[in-house]
Amino acid sequence: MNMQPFGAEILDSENRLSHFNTHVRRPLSSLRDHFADQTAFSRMLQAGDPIVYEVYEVHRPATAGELPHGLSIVHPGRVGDEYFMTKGHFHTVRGTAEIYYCLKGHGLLLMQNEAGEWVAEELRPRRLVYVAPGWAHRSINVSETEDLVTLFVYPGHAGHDYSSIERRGFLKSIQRDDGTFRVVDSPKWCAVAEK
Ligand code: PAN
Ligand code: ZN
Repeated sequence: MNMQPFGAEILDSENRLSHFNTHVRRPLSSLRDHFADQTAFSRMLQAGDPIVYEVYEVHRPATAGELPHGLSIVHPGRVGDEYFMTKGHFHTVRGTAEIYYCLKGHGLLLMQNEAGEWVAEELRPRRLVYVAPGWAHRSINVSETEDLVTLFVYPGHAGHDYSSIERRGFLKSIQRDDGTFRVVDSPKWCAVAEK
């Protein structure tokens, strides 16, 4: 691991970093239980398995002093009326925050905490969102045509807890309605901890 200072370019035309350790591509099939409309999901999967989002990440040691960072790119698209989105997660260490900075596109950062509160902050170029400690977060692309590109930075010891969201889902879902996006109650939300 490089322990020297370093710089990197954000390559605008390709939506990627000049240097990174991993490039993860998440196809629709990896988001099976996240979208509300199962019929639309199966239909879309049969027609192919589109990439919903990609992450370029610069890995750093899992210590409190380090700052892993990277680019997240959510492609435009919908499953039924629900916009393409990331899986979403809590940080395993709940007391760790994160910064998202929007470079391109139009989206929302949907957040919720374990007390059942939720917040949706808009992502537009030059807008940043502070994910406070204890808030799960998912990014959603509400554009019909453009990628949603964000830069993220989080503490090295945060860890990723996907299972809480896989079990319970998010309280809200972002759906296209009458040509615009709406935040609606999610049919996937499970009010009790175990299904
Ligand atoms: C981001 C996310 C990234 C992909 O790096 O990991 O946007 O989303 P999922 O991890 O929910 O698939 C982050 O929040 N890191 O902590
Ligand atoms: Zn995170």
